[in-house]
Amino acid sequence: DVTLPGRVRTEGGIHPVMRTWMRIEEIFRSIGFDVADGPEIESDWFSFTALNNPPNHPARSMQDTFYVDRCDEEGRQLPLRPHTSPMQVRYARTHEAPIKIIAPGRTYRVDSDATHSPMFHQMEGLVVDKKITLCDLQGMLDKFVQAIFGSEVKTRLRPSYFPFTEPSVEVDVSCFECGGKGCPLCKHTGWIEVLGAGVVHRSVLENCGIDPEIYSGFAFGIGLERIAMGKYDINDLRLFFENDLRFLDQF
Ligand code: 2NL
Repeated sequence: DVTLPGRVRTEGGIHPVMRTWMRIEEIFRSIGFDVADGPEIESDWFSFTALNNPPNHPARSMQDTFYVDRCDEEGRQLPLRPHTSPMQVRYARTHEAPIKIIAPGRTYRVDSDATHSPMFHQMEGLVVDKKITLCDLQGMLDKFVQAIFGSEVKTRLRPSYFPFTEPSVEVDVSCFECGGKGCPLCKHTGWIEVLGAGVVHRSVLENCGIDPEIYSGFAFGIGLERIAMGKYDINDLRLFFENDLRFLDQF
């Protein structure tokens, strides 16, 4: 019957977390960053020890980190990487400084609610050269947030703590929805937290095979779901992983 409506063939689309990943990777590639890769099942050393986590730190516990049944040489179970830092440590140990890389990928932590998923995505960055300072980090961050959120946004650094950086900072951007006046997206503060960063701790540089007397560096970690939630105004992280076509169709 030539008068029947045709059969609709729906097209697949790119997942919002993947779109965010591709956009951010493109920004960093355009300013000369290399992209590191590495395993999701990691060793205890690359996941924690190299990053200055003390032996009995709670992050290593089974309440915070997933372990698989496979064991390392000492008979310890292997963790699923809780951050993308191990890829950067692996890269740094096999490449000469200067280093300028990003490390995007899946990460795993024992956590599950509207803002935490047991599997999520991070993109970390590492820059090592002679005379790198917190100022270099701040200048690069300004350019980066303007590239993704618009040329009018501003950044703000707040003091924080991570075992692998000293000093450590949390980075806010002025709200790209209301311009900083206050709205539901920024919970009426005018600012939105987008990433954590800092100057690489000298012990971490040593574990990366880099002489801290000659080189210094900065590092940062971006939660890709968090960025996608802000950019696409999504209020529940679980929507990303339910594969409901009514949600996915909108991208
Ligand atoms: C956050 C914080 C951060 C890093 C990640 C890093 C990696 C190496 C050495 C030193 Cl190899 N640091 N990564 C540093 C500061 C913060 O992430 O809140 N991410 C979502």
